[in-house]
Amino acid sequence: MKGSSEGEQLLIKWVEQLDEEKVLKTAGELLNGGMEPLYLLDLVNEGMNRVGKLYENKEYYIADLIMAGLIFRQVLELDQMTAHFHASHINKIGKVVLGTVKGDIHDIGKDIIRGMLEANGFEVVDLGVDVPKESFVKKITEYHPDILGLSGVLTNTVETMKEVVTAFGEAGLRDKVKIIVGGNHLTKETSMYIGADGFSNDASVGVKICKKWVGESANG
Ligand code: B12
Repeated sequence: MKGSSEGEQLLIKWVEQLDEEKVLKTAGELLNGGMEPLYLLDLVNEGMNRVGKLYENKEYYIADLIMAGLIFRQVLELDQMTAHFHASHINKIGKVVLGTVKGDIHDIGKDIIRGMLEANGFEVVDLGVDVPKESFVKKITEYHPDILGLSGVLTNTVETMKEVVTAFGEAGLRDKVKIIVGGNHLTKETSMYIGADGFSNDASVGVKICKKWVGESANG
């Protein structure tokens, strides 16, 4: 079970308490002890969820969310993590245009999936955050990707993502590209409502779906 060992529990706790130094020390120790980077990310994510709850309960403020984001970024920069996320492939297996939808500036999850897609051989065109539907449409006609990835963590991004998919239909482009949506709040039902071809709230599952779409073995 995730978070069952003492070290794992401590990591979640240090993230929750926004103790940057202890998070980095504990994360380094766990990775050096052989923990899988993706497993470690799940633990940090659990800490982030707790930070989110404390914010909802008004025990934490926006400055604390910012701090949580900065800590997460530093974990991603640890040597053992960058080795996992920055593998380079000479032969690209597909192209993905990716962005966080309009109204949302959260980009940690987007950057994680970008790193993992690149490490798995995809070329990724990252449009950044707060991307309007018109930009997605424009970039698809410019880059002709196999896949469009929409990221968003705010619950109202369900509507914004749906608007992007609708814009693709209106531009006559809906059958030109597979669309995958990602974010903590998404479910199969919301993904169907959005009109996406797939969804994931776990970057590694998202990568598997994308690989399947371009005809690559999800394990290879
Ligand atoms: C850090 C943080 C911030 C930072 C973001 C820093 C950054 N550079 O991203 C800052 C301080 C900027 C911020 C701002 C705000 N935030 Co904030 N934030 C968070 C927090 C604590 C963590 C988010 C995060 O990075 N999670 C970790 C990543 C890795 O998870 P993830 O994004 O879900 O990504 C994973 C998967 O979903 C998937 N994935 C992600 N994208 C994609 C894309 C594809 C294609 C695929 C396949 C997969 C995929 O892969 C990732 C790894 O597995 C969350 C709480 C939480 N538990 O999520 C609140 C939270 C998301 N924020 C929240 C709020 C309310 C806000 C603000 C409105 C606060 C305010 N009053 O201003 C603003 C919004 C600004 C805006 N317009 O976007 C709420 C949202 C509530 C809601 N119902 O919509 C949350 C849930 C906190 C809470 N519980 O209240 N926030």
